[in-house]
Amino acid sequence: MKEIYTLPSLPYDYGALEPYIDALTMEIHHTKHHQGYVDKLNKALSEYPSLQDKPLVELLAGLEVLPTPIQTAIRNQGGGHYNHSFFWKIMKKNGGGVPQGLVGNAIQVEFGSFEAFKERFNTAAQTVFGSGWAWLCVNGQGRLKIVTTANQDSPVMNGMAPLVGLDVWEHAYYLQYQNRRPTYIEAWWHVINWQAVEENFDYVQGSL
Ligand code: MN3
Repeated sequence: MKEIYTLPSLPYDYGALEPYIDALTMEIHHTKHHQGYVDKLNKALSEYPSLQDKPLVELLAGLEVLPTPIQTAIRNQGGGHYNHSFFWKIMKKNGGGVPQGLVGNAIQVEFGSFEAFKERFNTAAQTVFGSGWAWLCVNGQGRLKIVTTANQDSPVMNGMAPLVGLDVWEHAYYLQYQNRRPTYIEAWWHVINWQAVEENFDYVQGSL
């Protein structure tokens, strides 16, 4: 089968995010879960050569115009590949802290303070029922919004550009935190890569 999409390498090693996210979770998440989305996405696209060269974000933003037999696969597997590729990049070793620069300023303007933003984001992430994601996005009007998505749905399916995304599927934390999702969320703030978030924001601003 043609490798249309491939698993991206992580920009750090599996143990880099310890003690906040353990190496085994990172390795399984990357080599099993993310690889699975890539493989199934490639399989879904294998009989649709005309879709193979389209940017993934374009497929996700226009699910309703895709051939019916592969809509669900592109949504779930394509969404999974897109979301995880995004997720790895907004984390780093020795991350955390308070966002500076334009994105830090935009967060203050929209939410009042970084602490108020964090509290609202945490509540959103904690209350995702079942599997899904919490996001900080820029919406079509250029405003910052906290949203959640179910399963592997992505904000790009709704015309929003993600700046921050947090995977709250159990596979993202269960080995280390079991059922304690709030503890995982609190730990995760120590590995967020605000520089990458700032780059996402710059990119979105440039394309508005
Ligand atoms: Mn995941």
